[in-house]
Amino acid sequence: MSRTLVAAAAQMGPIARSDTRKAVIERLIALLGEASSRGAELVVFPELTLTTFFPRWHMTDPAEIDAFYETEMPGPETQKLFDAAKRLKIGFYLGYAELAVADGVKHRYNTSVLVDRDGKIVGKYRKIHLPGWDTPQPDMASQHLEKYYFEPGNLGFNVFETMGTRIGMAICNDRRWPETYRVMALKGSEMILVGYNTPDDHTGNFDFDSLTQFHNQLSIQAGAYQNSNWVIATAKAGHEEGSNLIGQSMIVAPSGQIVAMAVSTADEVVVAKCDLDMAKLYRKTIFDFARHREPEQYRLIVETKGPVTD
Ligand code: ING
Repeated sequence: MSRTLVAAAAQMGPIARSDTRKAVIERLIALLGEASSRGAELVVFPELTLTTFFPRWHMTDPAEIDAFYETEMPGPETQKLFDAAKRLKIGFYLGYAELAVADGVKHRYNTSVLVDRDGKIVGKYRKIHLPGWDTPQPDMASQHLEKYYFEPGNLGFNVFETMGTRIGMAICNDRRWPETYRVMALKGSEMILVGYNTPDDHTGNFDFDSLTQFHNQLSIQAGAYQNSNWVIATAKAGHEEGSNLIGQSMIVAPSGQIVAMAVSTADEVVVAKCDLDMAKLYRKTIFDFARHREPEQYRLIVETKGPVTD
């Protein structure tokens, strides 16, 4: 009998700058309820899912900036989400902007937490790959200033034992970098959760930007297949404050197959029963690190000085 976990990607449509945390959390709880009614045990929400994607603007007023961050998790408003999930016995991944104070110094991270089915935070991750720029770029319709608003994550990529499996977390741009999946797979993950906010005009170069959806699928499917992991990837989507964010929230199997994908750019839940032993199958055949990537092969891969001629 295979081990299974019913997972859901709970895609969020646009969040306006004027939307209150209260209104957003009501939407998140509604998505949680729909996922539960369809048998979900784990729900993945998007990156920065409590507010609009504010790194698209250059703000300088500290109070205006701080309003987009959470100083505690759960806090007074997010506690309602935790309570609803605990009542429904559903675990979840939540992306948000974290304002942390260490030794009296403020640190700002693009963060996600993994909450188990009893409402307990069992894992935290802070985004490592921060795309875009740290200063406004001339002639860009939307800015992308995550390097201005966040520090690179200082927790690394970790894997958390929960819900009968081993789960890793990543955030948005991380999903484009092979090491994201590889590090967690080497630490034994069977499932990787990733929320994203992906505008379709990131570079302003049409030849590149017109491939945004293709690159989204390519990154996630390759990461899943080459590392024998299930990947649950969830978008904040839609036309949000003048920016078009792609949808395509999806659940990808260790085979690389997309088993479920959102068809809208609004609030939408997609669900799949994930066979966790499928990850083990790929790990024990094609991608058996121990058998196929002996230290000698690693040495040859990383140390060989080319070109090598016989
Ligand atoms: N957003 C985007 C992402 O990596 C981006 C940035 C968009 C990069 C399009 C490349 C192409 O999906 C975040 N928040 O990382």
